Amino acid sequence: MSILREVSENQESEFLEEFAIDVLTGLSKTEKKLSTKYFYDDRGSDLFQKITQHGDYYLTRTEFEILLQSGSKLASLISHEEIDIIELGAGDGHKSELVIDAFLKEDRKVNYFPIDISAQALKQMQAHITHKSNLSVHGIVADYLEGLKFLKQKSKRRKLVLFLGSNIGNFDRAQSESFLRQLWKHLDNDDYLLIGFDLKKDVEKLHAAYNDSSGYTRDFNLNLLDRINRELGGNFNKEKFQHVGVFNPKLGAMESYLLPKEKQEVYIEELEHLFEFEAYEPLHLEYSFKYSKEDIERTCQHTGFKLKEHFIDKEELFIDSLWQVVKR
Ligand code: AVI
Repeated sequence: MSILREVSENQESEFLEEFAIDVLTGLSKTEKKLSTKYFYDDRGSDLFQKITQHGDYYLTRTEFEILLQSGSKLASLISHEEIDIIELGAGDGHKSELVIDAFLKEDRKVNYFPIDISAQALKQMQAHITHKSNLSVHGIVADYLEGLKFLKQKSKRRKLVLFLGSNIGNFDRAQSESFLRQLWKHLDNDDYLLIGFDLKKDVEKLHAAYNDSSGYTRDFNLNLLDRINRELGGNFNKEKFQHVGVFNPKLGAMESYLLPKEKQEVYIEELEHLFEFEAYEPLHLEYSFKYSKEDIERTCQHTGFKLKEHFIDKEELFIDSLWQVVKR
């Protein structure tokens, strides 16, 4: 795999500055919050891998099943001889490989471009993508939209963007529409998007998935405090925080919080600021929005796409939905 763009040292220091500002802004709010964007350092990515392999977290294995079942149908709906498959987020490459293989099986040529802000994540993914004829792989170190913009200038081939794994669920409804609109803007008429949505379902099943019995989700959330300690010189004591994953029926989303078990103060050197936490004052970390078929179809229409096909598992837990860009 070649790497088309590398993050410069300059970008790394910009990232740290943005991290510092986001933490300062989030912890200064009346309702304290931190952004999920910072979950995925090396340990966070490792813990997320563990979550995705855990029996309680049904999302990943269900989507894998869907892609295994639907790959050939997907390839038959997109009939181009040569296609660019662009993945937003490198993941471990297993799910994307199912999609790629479906095209290769029909003797199509595939140019695969995983885009990820982390060069490390791309390198790890590279280890899982086996060398195949008719397949070229070029990792792009960039944020999603920046990477797409770069590719739009570089290649005029038909594109299929993969945004799998219910990543869209980590945006709230307004953010997700704005993100999809921007994505639409960076694609050409008739390009495709295959997007994974977790469906609304029994709350107990959701609760188990976001409070797994091995405590990986708890550690995944608490890891953000470690990251602040390490990268911004904070003195959070993880032992003094409790992880809570709850379903908010009004929003239709799982939400995760850290609750301070007692009143405490936390100093963050880089921010030169002391933050006060009341006992059990919620610190909001993550939304994982769940969708109905109607929510998905409405979102598709509002953001300039037309629905081509829903690929769904037999228990109706998850949908990979194929959309096509409409521009006039
Ligand atoms: C990455 N994202 C789709 C996961 C989710 O289900 O919202 C992140 C996650 N958070 C806790 N468990 C998994």
